[in-house]
Amino acid sequence: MNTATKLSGFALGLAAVFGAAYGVGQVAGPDTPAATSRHDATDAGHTDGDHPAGAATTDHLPGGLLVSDRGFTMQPMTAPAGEFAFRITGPDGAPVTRYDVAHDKRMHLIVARRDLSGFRHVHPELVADGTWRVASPLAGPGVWRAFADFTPAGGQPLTLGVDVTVPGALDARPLPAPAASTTVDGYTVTLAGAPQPGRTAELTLTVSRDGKPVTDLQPYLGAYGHLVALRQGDLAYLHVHPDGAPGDGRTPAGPAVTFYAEVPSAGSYRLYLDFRHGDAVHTAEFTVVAGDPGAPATSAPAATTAPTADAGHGEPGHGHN
Ligand SMILES: [Cu+2]
Repeated sequence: MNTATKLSGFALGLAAVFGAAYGVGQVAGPDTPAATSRHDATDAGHTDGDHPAGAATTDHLPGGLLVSDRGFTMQPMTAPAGEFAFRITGPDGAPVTRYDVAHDKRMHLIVARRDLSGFRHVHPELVADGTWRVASPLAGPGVWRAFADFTPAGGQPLTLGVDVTVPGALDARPLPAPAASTTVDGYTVTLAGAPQPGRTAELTLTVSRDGKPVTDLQPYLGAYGHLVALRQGDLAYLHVHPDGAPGDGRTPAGPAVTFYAEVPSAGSYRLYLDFRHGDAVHTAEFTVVAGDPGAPATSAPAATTAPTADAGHGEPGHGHN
């Protein structure tokens, strides 16, 4: 590991307007008793244990687009080489030191380079002064998006995001083409289903190895799989949990893990499935296309200029220069 990680203060100018509900990934399966019991693993004053549909608290933005939201701000900190550090300040301006546990952890740090490569999901340690520290997950030069996915004690889940630049020659990679199957660490993972803008879609990921279904997936963070979706273009962040939980009497340990996900718009997304098997966590990645990204949002006739807020900046393949 080289480099002092330099922090850049982009992450502003992201005030794009999105119409879709945040609630994505709050998994509304037919019934979600298991999800509820997972969430109340913490006793720290949740006052809203059930998730009433449509009660998304604040806004209609997908997660991770804002560096500061609802009074909470993500602040990267100077860190020794090879380490990544940040803190969350609260509405009073002071570093937050009390968090609720969600999915077995008080803090989930997800990073991906802005070209959607290099995804990592790690769990930092909280120092008494409110600094979170972890061995740097930023693997190589480029502009990275770092997402802090957490629940302040007694509050609502929140995902903040900040850009972090690692200096060096950038080797930008194109987004891999959509595919229904991928391999990682000797496993083959197939995806059935396609996300739909603005409505819930069932996505089923099936894990096999050497041609045989894997039926002994190990629980990881309270589930047989965790699915993060990042939208190409702005890295809007969706964290989706599966339908059913280990030990609920109805959820098999593979080979299939089912998710209910809703993406906020048409477009390309990169999906990252974390699953645990053989005492190791593996990440399978997929590119998916939701809806028809070339279609106008309404039934207006197709035109050469897209009648949307991001018209003029949405050229696919517009790379770094
Ligand atoms: Cu995590």
